[in-house]
Amino acid sequence: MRKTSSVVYVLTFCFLALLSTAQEKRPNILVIFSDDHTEQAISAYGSKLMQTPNIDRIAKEGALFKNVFVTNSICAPSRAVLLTGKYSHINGLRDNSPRRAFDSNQQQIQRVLSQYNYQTAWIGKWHLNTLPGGFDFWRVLPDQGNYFQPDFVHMNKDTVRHKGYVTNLISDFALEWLEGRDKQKPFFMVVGEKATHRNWMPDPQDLAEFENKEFAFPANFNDDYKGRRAAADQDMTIDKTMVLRDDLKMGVDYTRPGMFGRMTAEEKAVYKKYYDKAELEYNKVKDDSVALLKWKYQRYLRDYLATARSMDRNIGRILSYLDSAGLSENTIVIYTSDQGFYMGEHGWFDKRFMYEESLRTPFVMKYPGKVKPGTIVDGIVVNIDFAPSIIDMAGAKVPEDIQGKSFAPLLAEKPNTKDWRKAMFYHYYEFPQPHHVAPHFGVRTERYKLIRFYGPYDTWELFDLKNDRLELHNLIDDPKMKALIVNLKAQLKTLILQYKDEEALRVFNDNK
Ligand code: SGN
Ligand code: CA
Repeated sequence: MRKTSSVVYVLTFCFLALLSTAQEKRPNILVIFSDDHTEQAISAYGSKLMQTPNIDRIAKEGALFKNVFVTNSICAPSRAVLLTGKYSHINGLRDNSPRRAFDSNQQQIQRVLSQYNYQTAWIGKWHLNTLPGGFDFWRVLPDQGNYFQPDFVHMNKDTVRHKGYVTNLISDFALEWLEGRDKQKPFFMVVGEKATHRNWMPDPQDLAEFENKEFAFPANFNDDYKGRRAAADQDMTIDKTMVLRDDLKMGVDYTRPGMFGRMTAEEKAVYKKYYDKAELEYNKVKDDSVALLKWKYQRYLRDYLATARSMDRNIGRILSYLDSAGLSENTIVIYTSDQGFYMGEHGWFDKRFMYEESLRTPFVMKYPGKVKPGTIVDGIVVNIDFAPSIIDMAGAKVPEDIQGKSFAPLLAEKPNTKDWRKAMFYHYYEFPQPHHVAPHFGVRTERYKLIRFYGPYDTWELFDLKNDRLELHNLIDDPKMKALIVNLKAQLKTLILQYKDEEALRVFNDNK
């Protein structure tokens, strides 16, 4: 009897020990999820605008994904896709409207991973019009959040104002949580950055970072939008839409409450000195529309990139922490953004359109020992793939109703891409505010893009990305394209049916 019980004891011990080794082996997963940070501003993607050494380090030590696309190029919908692995019409969040909130009770990455002993956290920008659900820890910016002295909603639902610059504070809280977490369990943490979102308020120490750099306009800056009605109809140009005070910081009254009023006296003094000098330049060009537009473009890029400078430095801080805590070896680090952004392409800032700059999103990741440094992934990855890939790499079972697919097979040294998708489906809804971009959906293959706009008007656009990377020539009425259009429409319909998008199907079937 005694013998039996000691055997049982030893066996139980061995089983538990085995179980805990298996659990220890599960990788930690850290996702750094920025806002509006685009490939054109990341040196790993060949940016001519600035260097981003810390984001580049992730790519160098792991993989750079060259073709990652979002399903709906705005903030809240993209976050909902990240969490659920499902299109907007399935996860319920089609736009940023404060009238609609994300249903936090639905299945999400953190809820799945919690079943596998993961400790989960979301820190920083959240922007889902509801509070996080299913995380062990969260601390989030309300709505869009502020750059200076930002409020954070704490888990007890108190809104607390913290002193400091938002990007530094988000890293402080992330490192604090990492340090204090239960070290027996693997973790899944999302760091939600506010940078590089409008109105691009840099950390005072970075204000002059790009002062002496002259940025050339992109080749399609002066787009005349010929043959593209929706593109002509938008309200997101650097020339006309950008706001002189809030975006370009001219004539700011620092005594007024609001985003500038939140700064400390010292911060205000640094800002005032810097932008007073910029105002001297502005006064010289303000009556000359050509010179003024050039000046606006420089100011836009300098401020946007300076917020990215702080973010890249803070990513460096987080990577150093992982190194020094001995966590780097067993932690998957992913850097990505909610979508891309226009850095003057087509004359724009903002996103929303299915054109390349905002359809794409940067994605780099490292996974020491599993992903070979310098790996390049060419396959078409969509943000619905993020959740299933994370769940899969954690060694957990991917729920069947998730619409994306794990991209893990693409990370193999010799990936078998035969069965991987050859086309992706996009659907954008938010209209008319804030930037008057008509609703549209479409298909993008390796070479072509077919878009159907609806709502205010019914128009189709077709681009050959091989011969027209700048997307200036809509080929929809070109008789030589007839067969191709039939083929792309068939692919589009297949995807609409596959993803069960009834709204798109209705519009598609109206034959307009
Ligand atoms: C704000 C911005 C818009 C931006 C949306 C959505 N205006 O409304 O330019 O498109 O957010 O951005 S601002 O004057 O308030 O800066 S998103 O990243 O949240 O989708
Ligand atoms: Ca965004």
